[in-house]
Amino acid sequence: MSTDNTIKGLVKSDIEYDGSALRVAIVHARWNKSIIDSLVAGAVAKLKERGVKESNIVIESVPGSFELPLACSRMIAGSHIQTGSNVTDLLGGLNFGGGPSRTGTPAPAGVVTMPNQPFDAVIAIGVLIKGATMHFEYICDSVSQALMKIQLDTGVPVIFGVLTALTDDQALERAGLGRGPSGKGHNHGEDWGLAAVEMGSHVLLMG
Ligand code: DLZ
Repeated sequence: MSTDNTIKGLVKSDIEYDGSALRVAIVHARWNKSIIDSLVAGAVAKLKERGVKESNIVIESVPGSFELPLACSRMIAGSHIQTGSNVTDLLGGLNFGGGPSRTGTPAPAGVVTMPNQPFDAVIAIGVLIKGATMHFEYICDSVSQALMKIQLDTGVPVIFGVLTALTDDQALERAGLGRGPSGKGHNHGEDWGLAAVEMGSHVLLMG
């Protein structure tokens, strides 16, 4: 165990997981995009720090957090890699892991379908901020339950990168963009990147 004297929050693992053999998908919502961008950047930074190759990081987007479960499910069911520059939004959120064989339409330029290279982990990133109606509660509840179900049903770790914030400031602080007196805050996207490598490594080792 670590000797960190932490009460709240994530205690660092003693093991430095090696992500060099892993393939990881990030699916993010586009609602509250400036916060999302910071979270995605944090996750990507930690994936790379742990050795995940840029060519093995695939990023997709969907409109809102409610769309995350279906997209994650489709990403796990299919697979594709990009042959050009990496770590970009490949398909504009329109064709999750599909390709000519599944959709009947050609894959966009620069995308090669690789049906035999499954993802070792998927990170679902969204930012839900409470409004005046019950919308927030329904989406938080259904999305978290659906993401859990996907990982249990498929055996592929789905990292819960969905901020469920009561205020704008809560969300900003958790993306390292805080504007209050307590500073910018910690970017939780970094934790999600590390969690993906740790969980992906376990699943890889356990077979
Ligand atoms: C409609 C909506 C609202 C009000 N708020 C958010 C939000 O804070 N964060 C988010 O990711 N998505 C939001 N959405 C969009 C829904 O997630 C979804 O995209 C739409 O209801 C269409 O299914």
